[in-house]
Amino acid sequence: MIHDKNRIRKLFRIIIFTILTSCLVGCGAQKKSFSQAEDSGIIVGFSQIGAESAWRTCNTRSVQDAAAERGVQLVYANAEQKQENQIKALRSFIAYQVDVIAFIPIVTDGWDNVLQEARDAGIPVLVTDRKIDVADQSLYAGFIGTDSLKEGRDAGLFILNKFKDKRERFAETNEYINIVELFGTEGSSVAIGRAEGFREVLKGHPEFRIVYSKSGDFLRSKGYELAVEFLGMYDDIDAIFSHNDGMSLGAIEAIEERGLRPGTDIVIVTIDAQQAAIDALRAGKVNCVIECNPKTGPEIIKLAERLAAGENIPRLQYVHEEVFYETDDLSLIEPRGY
Ligand code: GYE
Repeated sequence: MIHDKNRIRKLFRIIIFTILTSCLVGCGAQKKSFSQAEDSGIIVGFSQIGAESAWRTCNTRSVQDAAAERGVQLVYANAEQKQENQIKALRSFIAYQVDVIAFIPIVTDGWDNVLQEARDAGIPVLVTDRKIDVADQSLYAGFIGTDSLKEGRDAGLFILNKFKDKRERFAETNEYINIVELFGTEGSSVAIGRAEGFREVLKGHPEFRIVYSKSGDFLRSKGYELAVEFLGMYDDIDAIFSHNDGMSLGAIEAIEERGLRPGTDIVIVTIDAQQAAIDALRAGKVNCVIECNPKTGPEIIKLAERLAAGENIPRLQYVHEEVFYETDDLSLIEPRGY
C-alpha cells in the first residue's frame, strides 16, 4: 500500500518536475531529469543568486557536488541576481512539493510571504550564505554561512595595525588616513555586516576617514569602474577596504593603469580568498585577504537531510574562516580551488 503511495507521489513529482524545469529554464535553472540523478528519495530545491563571482560559482559547485555525492536530487534555480526570480523559484519548489528548500537570499528583506507559503505547504527552509530579516523567525529552520560582521572587524583590525605609525603621528601632522570602501550588493546581509564590523573597529579613531563608499555589486567590472572614478577624485587614498576579491581585482587593474602600485601606494584589504587574491597577496599587490568559505555544500546537504527526516537543526551555524596576512609564510596556503 505504502509502496503504491510513494509511486504515485513520485509520478506526480516527475510530471510537476518536467513542468517546473521548463518554466525555471527562464531563470537559468539547470534542467536535471530523474534519469540523471539517482533517486535518493529526498528532493531539495536550491535557489542560488547567480554567478557574479568566483566565490559564487564555487559555492554552487560545492552544493551540486555534495548533492550528487549523497544521492540527493537537487532542483537548482539560478536567479541571475534578481530577487523576483528567487521568489518565483521558491514558489515553484513549493508547487513541486520538494522535501526541503535551501536558498541564498540576495537581500535581507522581502521573504515573509513566500516563506509563509512554504510553511503552509509543510516544507522546511534552510537559509545559507546570506541572512534574512523576517518578522517571524520561525519561518525558516536555521542558517549556515559566513560571519560577515567578523570579516569586517578583521579588515578593520588589519587597517588599524597597518597604519599604526601614521596614527601615532596624527596629533602632530593632522594627516588623515583616507579609506575607500568597495561595497557589496546593496541590502545584502554580507555587505551590511562587513561594513558594520569595519566601522565598529575604526570608531573612536578620528584619524581614519572613509572618503568614498559605493556598491560594486561584488562584480570585478564594477570594481574597476569605481576605482577609475575615485582615483580621478582623490590623489591621497591610503587604503581600500573591498567587500570581495572580484571588486579588488578590478580596482587593482585601474590602480596600475594609473601608474600606482597596489599594495604599496594604496593598501588593499579584501574578502573571499579566491586563488587570484592569494596570488595578488604573494605578488605584494594586496596586503590582507580575509577568507569567506564558499565550500559549504556538504554541510548544506547534511542539514537538508536532517530537515527532511523531521529533525531540528542549529539556528545559526558559521563556517570556519581564516585571515591571510602579507607577513605570513604564504607558501603554506593550499590551492584555493576557486
Ligand atoms: O563575498 C562574494 C559573492 O554572499 C559571501 O557574494 C557571499 C558574497 C561573496 O558574490 O564574492
